Amino acid sequence: MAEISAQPFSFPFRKQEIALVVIDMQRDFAEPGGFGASLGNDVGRITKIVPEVKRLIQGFRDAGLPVIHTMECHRPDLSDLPPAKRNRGKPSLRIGDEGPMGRILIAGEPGTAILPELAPIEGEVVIEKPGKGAFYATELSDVLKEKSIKQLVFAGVTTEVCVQTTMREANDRGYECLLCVQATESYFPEFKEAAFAMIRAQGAIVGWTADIDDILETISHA
Ligand code: TIU
Repeated sequence: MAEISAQPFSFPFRKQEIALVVIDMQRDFAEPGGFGASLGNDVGRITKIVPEVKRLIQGFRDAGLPVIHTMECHRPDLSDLPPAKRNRGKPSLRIGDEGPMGRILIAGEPGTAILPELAPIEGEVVIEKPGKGAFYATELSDVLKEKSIKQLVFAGVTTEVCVQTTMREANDRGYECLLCVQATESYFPEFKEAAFAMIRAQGAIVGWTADIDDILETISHA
């Protein structure tokens, strides 16, 4: 059986059952004037990983393996935005407010779009999600069942928020989860490292982590 060199031990690769899930590579998290910046974060950290995320996506496309994209966003009438999420903290702009790239984290607004370099191509599924996890209140489970997917490789942002939440949701649903180290980023370097450590501790309690070149090497032979 093919394997991907990973931590804490090799990931058992099954080409008929694997997909890449790219979490929330949206302008709102990566560009000034968006949601991430409104929370006081250095969004420049996010743009640095774009070439690696692009390389990983291209590897999956070249191998004929599915790529799924997610977007954190809400309906224009905010009916899927609980006050507990909207009113958290003291951001300079709240979700739904008008910002320089349109309304913050609202479906269809320019700032909510996926970064153009990483845009989905025809045939790729895009999941719009109102939560941090991609399974909550979305069709993701149905999409994965329909494609007989049982293994998920994760990329995207932020490592310890939407990526880790989704990995934990997926792990509990029985998916084998592998996080690509170079294709994820956090606004807090120490949180990224802590997330990697938490995920792979205790014999891969949440999942595996692997380097991008090891993932691309294995899938290129798929
Ligand atoms: N996509 C995602 O991670 N949403 C966040 O709000 N992340 C933060 O780190 N704030």
